[in-house]
Amino acid sequence: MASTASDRAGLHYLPPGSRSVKVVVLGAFGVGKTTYVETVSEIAPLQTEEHLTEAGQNVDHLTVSSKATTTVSMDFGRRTLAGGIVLYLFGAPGQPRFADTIRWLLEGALGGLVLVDTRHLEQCWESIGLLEEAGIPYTIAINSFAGSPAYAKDVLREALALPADRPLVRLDARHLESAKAGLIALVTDILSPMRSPAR
Ligand SMILES: Nc1nc2c(ncn2[C@@H]2O[C@H](COP(=O)(O)OP(=O)(O)OP(=O)(O)O)[C@@H](O)[C@H]2O)c(=O)[nH]1
Ligand SMILES: [Mg+2]
Repeated sequence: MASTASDRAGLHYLPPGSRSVKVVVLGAFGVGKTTYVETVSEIAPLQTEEHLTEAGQNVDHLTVSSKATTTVSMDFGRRTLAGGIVLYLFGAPGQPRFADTIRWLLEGALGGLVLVDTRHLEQCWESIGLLEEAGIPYTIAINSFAGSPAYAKDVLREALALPADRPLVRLDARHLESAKAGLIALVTDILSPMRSPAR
């Protein structure tokens, strides 16, 4: 039987009748999650930013230069893909005290995009751990910052102990054309015919 447009777009891998996909953008403090959701969203994103102050220094990271605010709940945006799939994008908070909020955000998500700054590779493990705990497939996106070491992909994979079937891309969260690479890799993986429906 000839494949339909929805088959070619991979829609038959979604729950019957569904054309929407919830994805979560995760990563450590200040790695560019809010910037990413704002860049790729086709609607004005919902943001929950609060000012970083010295009063929070016992519970929050305060140390990203040029950063005066931090996400205290989530970001929300939407992006429609070719084929009619609508991505609902949730940006996670990055402060370690919000792990339970992230677990809640992950409920019902079909995929996670983990932003990584190569200056602080180890800081992404908490996000990966939460995704693995929830059984949600993820894609790693190296976000480029001035002064970030430009490691080769195989070096990054080894350093992150990344399973061979997990996609890894490079992008700049501030620029749409570059940022889209993350969504494309994530959605291609989620909708892959090789992926078991049980995952
Ligand atoms: N050079 C560079 N700067 C970026 C990039 N993405 C974000 N930034 C900057 O990095 C800072 C952090 O951005 P946010 O998007 O607030 O980071 P976040 O991950 O949402 O931060 P939290 O929610 O506090 O964890 C901002 O000043 C951005 O302008 C990028 O791809 N490259
Ligand atoms: Mg944020």
